[in-house]
Amino acid sequence: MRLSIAPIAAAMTAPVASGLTAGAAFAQQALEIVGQPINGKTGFQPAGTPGASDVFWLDNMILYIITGIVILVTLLLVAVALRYNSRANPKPARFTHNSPLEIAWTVVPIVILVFIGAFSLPVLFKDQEIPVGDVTIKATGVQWAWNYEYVDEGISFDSYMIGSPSLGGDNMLTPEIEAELVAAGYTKEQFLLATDTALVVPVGKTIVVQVTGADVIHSWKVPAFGVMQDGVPGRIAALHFTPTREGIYFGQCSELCGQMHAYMPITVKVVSEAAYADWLVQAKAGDVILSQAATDQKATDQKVDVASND
Ligand SMILES: [Cu+2]
Repeated sequence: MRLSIAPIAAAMTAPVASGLTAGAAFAQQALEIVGQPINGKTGFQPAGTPGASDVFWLDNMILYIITGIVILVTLLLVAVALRYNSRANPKPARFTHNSPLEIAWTVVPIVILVFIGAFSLPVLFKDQEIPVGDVTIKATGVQWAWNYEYVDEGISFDSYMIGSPSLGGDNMLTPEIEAELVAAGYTKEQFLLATDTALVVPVGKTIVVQVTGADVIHSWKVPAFGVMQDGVPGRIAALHFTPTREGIYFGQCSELCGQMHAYMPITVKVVSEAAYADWLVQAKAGDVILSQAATDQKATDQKVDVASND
């Protein structure tokens, strides 16, 4: 049986949180962590948007096709090696062409490619046509953090990895950093993923993220949303997603941007519309940290469901 680390993490957190932070994390409403690696699991994270579902479905469909091709080519190679070697054919045939066969091995791949294109192009267009967003956020990659600007709300803040030098850490997991993670509603399993502030977005709404870079090329990527976009200095590119379930989703900078590239992760908190409205008011007043933790029993149970659902 595959085991999720989530229940263990939650069980470990419970006494730590109540001991170290006097239960602060538990006074908060819980959010399920959706986008983090789970022990023993392979494959994609659970899709958090229709776009991600499309991409994952497409990947799976193409996997069937390439598996068939690999098996066919392997069998052909084996058959040729056995039937047409020099021992079995001391006197080799001298012909060099076979028109029907050559037409077949040209046309069949074309048909396969057209078949794949019929499914992949609609997904690609849906991804690349940027709609008018309900929420528009400008994400700027900077060595070594992300800056988020809610362009219609006048909110702007940086998002640093918990444990990064900018926050007084050393990019290492120490007992102090673990305590910081717990105080922020995370566990040590989320080290290298959790950030001090998070991108907060409402569930069910179309989110447009304009991505750029302040110094070098970065890339804003959240796997569970099926989105990734390079942030190029001097240019603005956009991506969009419509989260369908509340939760905490993690991503990482995905363009090698320098020595601390590995330490500028992305945390997105998808919350209810009411919680988002509350957060907007709070953020406009200067407090951008959404105090929603990820540690209660309900969230843990859901995480087990997610882990067995791929
Ligand atoms: Cu990077």
